[in-house]
Amino acid sequence: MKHLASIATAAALLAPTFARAGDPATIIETPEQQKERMAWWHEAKFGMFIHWGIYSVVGGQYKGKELPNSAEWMMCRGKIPIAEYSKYAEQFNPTKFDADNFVKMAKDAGMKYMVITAKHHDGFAMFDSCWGEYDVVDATPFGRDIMKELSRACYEQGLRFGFYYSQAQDWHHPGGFGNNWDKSLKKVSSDVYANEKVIPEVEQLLTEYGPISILWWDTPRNMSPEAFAGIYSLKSLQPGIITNDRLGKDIPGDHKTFERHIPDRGPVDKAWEVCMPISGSWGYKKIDTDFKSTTTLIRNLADIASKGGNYLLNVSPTGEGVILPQAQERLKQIGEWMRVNSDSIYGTTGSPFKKLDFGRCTKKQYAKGTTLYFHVFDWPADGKLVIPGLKNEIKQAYLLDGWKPLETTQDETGTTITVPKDAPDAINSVITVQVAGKLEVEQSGIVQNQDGSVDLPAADAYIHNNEGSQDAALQDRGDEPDNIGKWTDKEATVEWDFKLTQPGTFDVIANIALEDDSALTFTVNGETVKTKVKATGGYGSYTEQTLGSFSTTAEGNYNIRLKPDAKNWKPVNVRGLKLITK
Ligand code: H79
Repeated sequence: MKHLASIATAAALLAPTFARAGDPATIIETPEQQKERMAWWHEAKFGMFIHWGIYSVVGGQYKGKELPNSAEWMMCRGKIPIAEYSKYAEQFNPTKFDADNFVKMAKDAGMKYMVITAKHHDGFAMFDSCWGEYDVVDATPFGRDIMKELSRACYEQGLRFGFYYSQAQDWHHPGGFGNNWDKSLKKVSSDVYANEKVIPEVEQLLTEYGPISILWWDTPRNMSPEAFAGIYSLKSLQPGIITNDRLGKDIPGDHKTFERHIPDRGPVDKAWEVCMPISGSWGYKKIDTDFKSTTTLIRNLADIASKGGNYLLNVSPTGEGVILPQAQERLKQIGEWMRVNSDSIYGTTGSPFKKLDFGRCTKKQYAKGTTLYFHVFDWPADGKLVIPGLKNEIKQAYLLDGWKPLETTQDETGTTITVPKDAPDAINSVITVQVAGKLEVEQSGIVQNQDGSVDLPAADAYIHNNEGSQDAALQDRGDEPDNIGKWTDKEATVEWDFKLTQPGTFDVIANIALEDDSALTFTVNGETVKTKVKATGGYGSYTEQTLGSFSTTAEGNYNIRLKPDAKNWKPVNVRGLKLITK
């Protein structure tokens, strides 16, 4: 359905009245206010992502052939002309779709919010778009507004609802990014695209679809400051809406987005979410049987919560409107686990322990104490669960399943909880421990050698790779030492925590291999040192190079972070750092 009025309002009124994204004028709330706005999201921890579009009709197959990669990318991967691809709409008739049922499935799994593709890169609107007729209501035999049905069902069942909207790529609009295969497309600027499609469509989504809690942008591209400002400003139409960090490079959004991959550690001082398909593909793909096990999914949820993040788990409805039985079964099993253990997920914050051999920890802090939830993946065969480094006195400990009290002993070597012989849950048994007073956990971690030096090997590094890409990842080299490699991303950083008992001045020595001269920085104690590294003759030729030095005067916990010096950065492989006293 085309509404001309809407186009005029959005383009003419909204765009010019807002400051450019990133301008101080756009910072309209304090960090505390932002925290308050996001309180429900932090509490929620777990949401359902849905990728659904006209690609779902063919399940990744084109002209009898399998296209590689995720099914929603098929138009691009198959270089399918618009005229041909748009015909899938004529076959899109998901008569088995039942919005109430989708929402119930999410709710029964313990999910608290739903985010669905209103428009993916293919440009097809899964709602009655005001931009034209390329949408589910006008172009398909189904003729129903799927977004409206889901929004209403979420509202009725008390689930938060949000839209995924691909704001930059559009393989159907002449001003969208991405389509370089269909020569019939007479290209126009992305400003035209933003003004005539993105802004009106998103305005419509934020005004005609009830309360919208999330706008989930994807694949940022360079658009004009005016286009960014116009799109960014739309969020004022839904007070309290939460947006991710994928609108544009300099527009931070409310939370960072990791795709398909769980970071070693969450970003500091920034909300974050991991999105991941339950199988291999985001959109429904016939041959995709790569479903993650229920064990993996439940442990992922605990892992992410233990690092302070949210989990947005994707399912892929078919062209008939059905969520596959494999996905349904897993959601049901997660729900069964959540019915017993959700106290250990909802409203929790990250673990105070860096690493626990047996599993993960989440916590809730109160004025006079803390509740710790130990997620035990590997149940102790000897009936003794050892908690390293916990200094607080334990008030009580019990199995979350059935509240069975457990005995604990505490001495200098640590805290031990006596547990039943058999794990109550083969995947993740939760033990709740209440402690009083300010939480005190002594970290075992990297400590100084006798001679005062400190070894920081690749395997002990925390790697922060942008959006969970495989850039800057730990490479397992078998008999050779592991290294951090494929570090092509200038935004990726690598850090180590260590403890100094003998402070002093240290040289920072990198064990490093690189093809071209490169430049990076290291930061210790808030002080950053810029440094250059020399080509070593190849990515397999390691040498030791001194990056610089730093001084400390106090004993205690420290952290060193390596970061590309963006201007002169060339990829490096790093086996680790060594700190040597001067
Ligand atoms: O909607 C899902 C993806 O389709 C979308 N983000 C999630 C939430 C996404 N778009 N782009 N990307 C993710 C990253 C780009 C991946 C690519 Fe490829 C690698 C593009 C081309 C090579 C994977 C392989 C997708 C197509 C081929």
